[in-house]
Amino acid sequence: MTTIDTPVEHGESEAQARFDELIASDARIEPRDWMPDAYRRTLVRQMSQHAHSEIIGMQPEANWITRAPSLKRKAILMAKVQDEAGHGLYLYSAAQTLGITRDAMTEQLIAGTAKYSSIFNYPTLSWADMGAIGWLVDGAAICNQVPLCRCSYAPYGRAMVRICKEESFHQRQGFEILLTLMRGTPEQRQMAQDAVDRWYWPSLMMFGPPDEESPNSARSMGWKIKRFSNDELRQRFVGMLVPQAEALGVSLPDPQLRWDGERQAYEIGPIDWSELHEVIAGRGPCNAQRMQRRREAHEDGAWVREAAAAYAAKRAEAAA
Ligand code: BYC
Repeated sequence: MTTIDTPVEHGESEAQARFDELIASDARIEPRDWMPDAYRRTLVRQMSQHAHSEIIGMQPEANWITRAPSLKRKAILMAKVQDEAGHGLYLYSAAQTLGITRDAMTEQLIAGTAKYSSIFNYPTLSWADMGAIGWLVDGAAICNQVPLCRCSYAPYGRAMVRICKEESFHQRQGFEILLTLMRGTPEQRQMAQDAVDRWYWPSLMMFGPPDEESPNSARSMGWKIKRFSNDELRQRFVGMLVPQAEALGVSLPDPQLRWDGERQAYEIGPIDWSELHEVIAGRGPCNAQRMQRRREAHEDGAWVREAAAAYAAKRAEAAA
């Protein structure tokens, strides 16, 4: 293993050797175990970004709860959005085991200094977008997150097991929405295809920049936080989508997509990476709106936090 940090000043410490041994043997790192600062920082970065993504990710779908086409669809969508809040909470809790508080992570999000997934900065224009988000966005999330169940940091891996089970249910409900639309009128079929056209490329960008421009990948893979590179997962995702698109009867908006028999993989057309950079830099179609909504929700919730803190203080006083 070449990518593990070594303490510069003190040479190879016993703790570092033990850590390296745990990683090499595919064992798990628990919060009580010694870990290099850079490993801890990388996990706080990725896990807090992941938690923020779940919380911001509630917004594009919540936008459709009041407009879902039936009571059943409304109940399913509400349950899905609640699941996402739950995922955010598991992830914030898991990140807290690394020594950062949830308040600090929230402050970073509110201040606009924390990242969250680029995908949630796109608008949801029609009901079919709920199908496309479930099929493509949750599909991409599953591809990315199933390997995270084996992440070397145990609390992250454990949180991911439960999250992935729920994500696979989310993906199926998205697929089913699109299938229903594709079996409907020509207008409904058009609506489904339009949603797939708009969400396809941004969902491929969820996996992050190409490997040669991914500064964190090699080290995270050395530490077994990430098990596969961004491009490997993107490739796997497209391979999964193609037969599903055929089953749905939708086309994927990539005229250059073709099976490469030699590589035994799909060749993907060029991705417009400038779009990902723009969205990550805060200049996507809905970045400002998402952040404004999150700040308002935080301010509106101040009384709940104050009440909970007052109640906890009262109970602590009573118990003393
Ligand atoms: N968007 O070196 P790289 C969900 C940043 S929510 C924004 O490849 P890394 C759902 C990256 O952070 C699913 N930023 O980084 C919820 C880094 O910046 P910093 C969310 C991105 O970490 C509701 C820089 O670019 N999933 O499922 O090795 C409804 C260089 O990138 C993006 C997760 O968060 C992006 N797309 O790999 C429905 C999964 N891509 O931090 C569904 C956990 C890259 O150095 N996260 N950046 O300033 C990961 O697996 C990894 O963090 C990534 C990036 C693959 C995303």
